[in-house]
Amino acid sequence: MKDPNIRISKFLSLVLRHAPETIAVSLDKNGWIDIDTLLAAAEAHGTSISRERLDELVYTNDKQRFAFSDDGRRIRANQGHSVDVDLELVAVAPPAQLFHGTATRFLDSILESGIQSQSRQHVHLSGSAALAQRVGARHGNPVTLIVQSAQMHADGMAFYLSRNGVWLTAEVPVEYFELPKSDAI
Ligand code: HQG
Repeated sequence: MKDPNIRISKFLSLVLRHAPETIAVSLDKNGWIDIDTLLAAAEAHGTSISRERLDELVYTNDKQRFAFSDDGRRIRANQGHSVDVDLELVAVAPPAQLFHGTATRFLDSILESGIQSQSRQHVHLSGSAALAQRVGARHGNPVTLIVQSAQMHADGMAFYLSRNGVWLTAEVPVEYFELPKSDAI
């Protein structure tokens, strides 16, 4: 991997979303870790990150994956966790429709059991079909499902908007999504 920022972003995603034990640290119940503790543990486990590079990465990250606490002493991932943390998300009303990008190879299973969060804490939904298509392409031949989010919300299901603009919900039952008409599968 050529770009060191991408390598470090992936490293931070691993530690701050999925496996802090990789570098023998833990996150607090809200997903935060002290920045000095994080950088010292990263260094001790072979990944040296200067404070300047961390600042640059947090502020310029393409998806704003990470955030500093208000006092500037701690850092956490904005979403995408598989470890059990409470991001203190506030439920908000979603737009009429949202989009979920997936791969065609998952469709049979999704049509059977709905869109599930799998290893993560929430199902991730995008505000635009184009963005969802890019998320789906990470897994293979992409297909974008249209989610009737306002209807779900009216039926009592909670939605959250992460600090970096990803819509989150617990699951999308089969009756609330459809394939785009143009998608020949
Ligand atoms: C699929 C990236 C079979 C689901 C993105 C997805 C996103 C099912 C995959 C964030 C299923 C899980 C999350 C079912 C869902 N049967 N497969 N019933 N229900 N699936 O990576 O949404 O770059 O955990 O469609 O931008 O792809 O990491 O979720 O294909 O925001 O910051 O199971 O990750 O952000 O895959 O991506 P993932 P995702 P970052």
